[in-house]
Amino acid sequence: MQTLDLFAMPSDDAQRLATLRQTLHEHAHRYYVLDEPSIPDAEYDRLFRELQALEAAHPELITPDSPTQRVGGKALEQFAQVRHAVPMLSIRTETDTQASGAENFDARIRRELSLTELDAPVTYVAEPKFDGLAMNLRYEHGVLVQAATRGDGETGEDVTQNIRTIGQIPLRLPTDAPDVLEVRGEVYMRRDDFEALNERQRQKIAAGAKGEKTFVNPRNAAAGAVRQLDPAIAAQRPLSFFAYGLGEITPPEAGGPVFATHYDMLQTLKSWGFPVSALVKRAQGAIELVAFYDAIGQQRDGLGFDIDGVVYKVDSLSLQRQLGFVTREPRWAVAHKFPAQEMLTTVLAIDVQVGRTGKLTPVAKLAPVFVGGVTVTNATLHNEDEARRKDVRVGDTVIVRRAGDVIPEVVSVLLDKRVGEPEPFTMPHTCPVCASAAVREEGEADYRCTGGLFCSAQRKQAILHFAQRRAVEVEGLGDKLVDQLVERDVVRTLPDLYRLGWRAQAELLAISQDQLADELDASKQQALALSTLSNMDRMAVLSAQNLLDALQKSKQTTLPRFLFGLGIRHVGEATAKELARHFGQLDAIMTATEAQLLEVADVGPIVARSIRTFFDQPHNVEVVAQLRACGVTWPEGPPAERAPTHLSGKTFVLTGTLPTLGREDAKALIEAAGGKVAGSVSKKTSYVVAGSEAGSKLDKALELDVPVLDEAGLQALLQGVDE
Ligand code: 5U1
Repeated sequence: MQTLDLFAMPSDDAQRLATLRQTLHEHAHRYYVLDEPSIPDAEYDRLFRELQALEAAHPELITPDSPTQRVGGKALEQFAQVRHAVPMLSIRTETDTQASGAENFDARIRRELSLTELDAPVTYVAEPKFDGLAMNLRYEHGVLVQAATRGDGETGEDVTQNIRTIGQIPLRLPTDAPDVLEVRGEVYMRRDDFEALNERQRQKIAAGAKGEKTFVNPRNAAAGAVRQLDPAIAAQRPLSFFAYGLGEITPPEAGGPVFATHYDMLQTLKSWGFPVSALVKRAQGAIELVAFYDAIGQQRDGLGFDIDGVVYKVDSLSLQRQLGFVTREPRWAVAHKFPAQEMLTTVLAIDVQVGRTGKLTPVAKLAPVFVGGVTVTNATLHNEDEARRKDVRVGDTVIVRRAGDVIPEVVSVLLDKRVGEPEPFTMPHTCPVCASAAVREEGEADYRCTGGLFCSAQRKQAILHFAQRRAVEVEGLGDKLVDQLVERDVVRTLPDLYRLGWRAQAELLAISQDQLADELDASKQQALALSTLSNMDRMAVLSAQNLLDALQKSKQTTLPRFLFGLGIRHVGEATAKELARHFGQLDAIMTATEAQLLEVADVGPIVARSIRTFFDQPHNVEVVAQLRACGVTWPEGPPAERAPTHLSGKTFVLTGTLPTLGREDAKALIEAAGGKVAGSVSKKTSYVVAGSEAGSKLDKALELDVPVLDEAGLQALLQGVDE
């Protein structure tokens, strides 16, 4: 330790220096770990600069745990080897992604502990399995002295300089921490940090920087940053950390702490300033392990970071000791994996698909691969620039990613596996379906087919969009049937859905469809539609009748659903709702000027222009008129009063089953009052509305001190009682 000659400097400087360090440590902890800054960034910067100035005046007082010392040191030739005081174990992996993965672990533990059915459930701790790099942080006398990678478990690499740059990792511990403390956990990169890093990398590459590259995923980016020999570069790669275990620690007989359970140990690490995931929880027996696996699996895509499974650990440390190890793996823990979200496969072809608005999307046709829980055969390449950037070619081995409901995408090509020199992909300048010109407007990323409804691909997509559940909902009208209806020219425009078989019949009788309408009464129209549908491949009479019933039912709709179903560019469900609320009647929307449209909440110039352009096309006005003539109808009224918006700016999360309100009803009521409904709980959540069997969202709310309401509480809030 450095000895200070405090008489050599003014004592108020020394005092100020100590106060500044302590204050900055506290604020860094609030900012990086608790995510609850209590001073503005500018004030933090001011204090930091003051400390830097004082240290510059008194360099003899700079200590390694000073907040100014996170980035420093020279670039290394190579990392020094570190022998771990306590080996860093690996963890047994359970790849069975069903509930049985957790049940088997519990059964094994109970067997090893000779527990019978009469014994109580075993208490476990369940944690996310972070997708990063294992790290050992060594503190001596409260100061971070070394950070080492796992390596082979016995010997790792000394990456202290790089790890010091991670704001979440304390450089100094409170005084109640033991003399020797090794904290183990995972260094990882948050997804938003990863995206921002890759964006910066892309800009550097575009500016001609040599030797720069983008990263394939957050894990690779984190690994690259940790193994970066120049700490100044590592400091530009934003890393995070979660603690989940211990290495060497001062034993109780030498004054070290005594922990009875893993959970208590984690709470203590938290109190010493280490980030411990808020998702960690105790679980009783296999049932709660399975519930945890399912709950975390559902939240997986909404977390700010990648996880590849969950970890179950026996909570009692004495039981852990009793269970011991098998080779390098503890018997008391298991990693229960989620289905992999990234896999390797090969590109069989690159097709170009045409969307509802004519957008051309390059799509890689893949050798089937099981990823993200489903078999994937197509992956989007998004647009020309992305396809070029990734340089995907036929025959390439690629990493495919499918996370949640997101469309599978090609992440990158393994260039060292490329065979020969396949042709680079080029975007066609004509539509692959209708051969109309495809154009890329200035400032746009996409090529669009100019064929409009002349293009059968656009027609098919427009019909599927109109018929989807969120629009007018025609149950049973799937893409295979729409393909046939369009290919056989039964359906050209949306109203044709309600006039099945009319075109062919009118042509046969050499009369117009309007004349045909006069000749066919309702039952004859039904018979014609039924026979037309029954002629389609794989269409039995019963399914044909069901589809006709569904078409009939779809005629009674609502204005927002109808508007959304028309497929006006930039008009999503929310905008359609706002338009319907604001104008009350379709004709008012169809004739509104751009300026009037701009008065609608959520409608900006691009959306207003798009709506106006749509209704300026006579064929679109005609489609609306014909749909109405076919009997498609919705309640209309005067413009609604603006919905009460006393909940605007408030975000709600719903969990569990409410006694009387369905989830959609509750959502609609909240939205009608101006609130928003989100899928996961964060510090920004205003309220969690919990019903019976509320899951981990309720736990998270309690942990983050987010107010929790039951149904009655929600109703009171909606009526403005508690605001
Ligand atoms: N959350 C968590 N991840 N993880 C990884 N805990 C945890 N524990 C590990 C590993 C390798 O190992 C201990 C069980 C030894």
